Amino acid sequence: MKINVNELDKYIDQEITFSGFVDAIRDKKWVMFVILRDATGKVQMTIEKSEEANAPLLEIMSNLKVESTIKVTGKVVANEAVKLGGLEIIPSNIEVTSIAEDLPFDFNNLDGVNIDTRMDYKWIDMRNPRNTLIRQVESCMTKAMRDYLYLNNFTEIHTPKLIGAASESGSEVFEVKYFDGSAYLAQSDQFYKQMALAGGLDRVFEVGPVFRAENSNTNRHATEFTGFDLEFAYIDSYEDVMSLEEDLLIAGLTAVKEQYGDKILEVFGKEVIVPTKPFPRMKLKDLYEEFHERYGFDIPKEDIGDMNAEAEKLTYKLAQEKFNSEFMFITDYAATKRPFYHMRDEEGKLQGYDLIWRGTEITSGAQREHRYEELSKNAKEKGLGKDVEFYLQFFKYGCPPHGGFGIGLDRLTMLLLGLSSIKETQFLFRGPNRLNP
Ligand code: AMO
Repeated sequence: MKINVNELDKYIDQEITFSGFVDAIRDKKWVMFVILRDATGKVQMTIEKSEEANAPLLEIMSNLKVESTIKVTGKVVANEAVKLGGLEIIPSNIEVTSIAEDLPFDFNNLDGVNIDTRMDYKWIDMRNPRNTLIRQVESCMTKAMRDYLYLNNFTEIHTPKLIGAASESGSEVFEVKYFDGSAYLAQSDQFYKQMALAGGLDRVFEVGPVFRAENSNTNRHATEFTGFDLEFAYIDSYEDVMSLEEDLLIAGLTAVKEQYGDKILEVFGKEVIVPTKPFPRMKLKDLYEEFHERYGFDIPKEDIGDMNAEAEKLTYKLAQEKFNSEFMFITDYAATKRPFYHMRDEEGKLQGYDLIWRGTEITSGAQREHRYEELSKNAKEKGLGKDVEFYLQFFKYGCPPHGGFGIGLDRLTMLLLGLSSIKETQFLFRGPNRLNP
């Protein structure tokens, strides 16, 4: 394996090979400094001009553009005068492994570079350390949440993304040609994660793609995003589901704070705040009342029983003012506004929730309706017929009470780092007008 910049101090006074991007070339009178870069940092390579043996190396480097990649054989030397990590590489051989042309923009200064240009050349945009950090933080958060679930006996599953019928609501589904007929791209792993419980696995989760044919150009909608979804059996109520989500997010944010907290503050100006249990909870009706009294805001008629973007923003304000929290669970949505698979109690009260963080919904969750008769009735009420028949079968042959939730991972990362848009957050954004690269 290649030696990384952050491991070079283990090789002081040794001959090694090092590979990386040419980040900068500083050609001075007596010496050429070449800054090399890999995913872990930067290191200086120093070529003395007075040394005859260096002539071919200088020749190579003089003709090379920055962002080319090279493989250097040389000695790692400790040198306090070198600001970059106190060491340098003194090369004896340089091999050019790839030649770069002039870049379409300076990735070190993205101010004023159009977001579409940045997305067109995402692999160059990513070379900005800020953008590599986005990926690293997301990876750290995902790993910590995965670890938490493995520790708690969850099994990671992989469900199909090509499906025969819509999994959430019909209007937002992508239809794709499938031989002589049609298939659909999964809008959620909802039905299949529940099927796994009917299959006897008590606790499952999946981190995978979710497709939504939503023609909306907001800062938080993508047509393809990554869902972090889980489902677990033998719960008593959706309180158990919220409690698990609290633990999961605390585990994820603790790891991110430990590993990247300082860096995030330095680069993004955002403090990673690890919340404490329990997160505040409010019923939708009480929330509306507080909005009216505190902010003079009334939810528009068409959104009654639900939230909208403005209400989510105000929820953050309220969560901070009233509970000194960045998070808030909202419960008691109108059953008419929620999916048919959410359980309702005897009075018809919905046993589900949304979680709002920093002004944006990051999760929907619920206790699920696992009783075949009730579930069939709920589906019928929503006008769902043939499409969900296969799903209803999962509940006919014994299925434990259960619940779960789905987190939008891209939104989580966006909010964690205080990014202004999901376009900037996603590794490769997918939206109504963007399918490339
Ligand atoms: P829901 O539809 O609320 O619930 O989606 C779960 C979470 O996914 C994120 N999300 C999105 N992120 C980016 N772009 C979008 N277009 C988009 N749409 C949703 C949000 C949201 O909270 N099956 C249920 C989950 C469950 O109950 O387990 C579901 O899909 O963060």
